[in-house]
Amino acid sequence: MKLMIINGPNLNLLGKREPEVYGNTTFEEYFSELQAKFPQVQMGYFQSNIEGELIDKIQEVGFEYDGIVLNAASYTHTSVGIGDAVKAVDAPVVEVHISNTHKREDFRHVSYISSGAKGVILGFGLQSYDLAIKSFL
Ligand code: CA2
Repeated sequence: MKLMIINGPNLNLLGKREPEVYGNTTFEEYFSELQAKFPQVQMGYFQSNIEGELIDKIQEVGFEYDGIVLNAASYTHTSVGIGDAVKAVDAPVVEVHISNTHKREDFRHVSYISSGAKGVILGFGLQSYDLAIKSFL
């Protein structure tokens, strides 16, 4: 089983800024934990702050991997392009969010990803990613 985790803008700051919202673990630390927890999964990780790079990565892995775990971060609420890429590829995409976006500002209640996603997991902190990976097993 080959899964790719794709994180969008500012998620490189996890564990370094706003710990009250996003916790104090960096994604690199958490990714090592995930690899240890799911040794049967060949897992990749990609982060970018650039919309086009996220689309390129979805296209690159979307015809080869068994699934994508995608946190498009703020692009979730704005990007028709990422939403279209999710719909265009063969690999099922599980949309994840660390925070419960429905408890936050109204603009975060809209997702351009959800309509193309296999499912959506949000509000469980970093555990949202664990749950998304489990959904593929
Ligand atoms: O809850 C999530 O996972 C979000 O996708 C995170 C995005 C936000 O725009 C979405 O509405 C919900 C923001 C990611 C920013 O990450 C930071 C991490 C540490 C410090 C500052 C930002």
